[in-house]
Amino acid sequence: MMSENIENALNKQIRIEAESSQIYLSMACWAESKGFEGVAEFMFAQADEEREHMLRLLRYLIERGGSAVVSELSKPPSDFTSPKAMFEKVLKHEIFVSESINDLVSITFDEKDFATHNFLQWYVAEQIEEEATARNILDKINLIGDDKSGFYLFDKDVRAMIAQKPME
Ligand code: OFO
Repeated sequence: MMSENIENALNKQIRIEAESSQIYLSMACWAESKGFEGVAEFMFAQADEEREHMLRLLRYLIERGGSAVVSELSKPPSDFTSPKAMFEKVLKHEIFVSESINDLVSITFDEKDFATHNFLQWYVAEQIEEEATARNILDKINLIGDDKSGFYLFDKDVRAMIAQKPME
């Protein structure tokens, strides 16, 4: 049985992952509306991944005899100004998620819940990937600068990154 403290912290993270999914879904819609089809596909795939992250936590919580809570979600922003501004938001968001995972890991350590501590290591590794991907894309955007035609290749490049993501 897990402590109430851990149960609450896991439920908080479940909500964060679900909200991440909503944010990326909204980014996909924005990218689609601006003609960035590759970026849109990338964001749709990200939204699916975040839902998987949410489900993985939820199933773990149930498996350990905790009660999972499906909560309401905040409405994500819908206007992202430019690809650069959007991916800056992605990086900022993923850093926030990493911090939240770190806090969660630290609670499991304090409570000596080593099973949950072990379970969360997958998320620790995943966050390194997520932040690296966002930084990588921002580097590409900064290389393009104001070159409009560069964005055509950039869009194709980002679409190609979906396939390159390591399988889980
Ligand atoms: Fe769930 O990794 Fe992004 O937020």
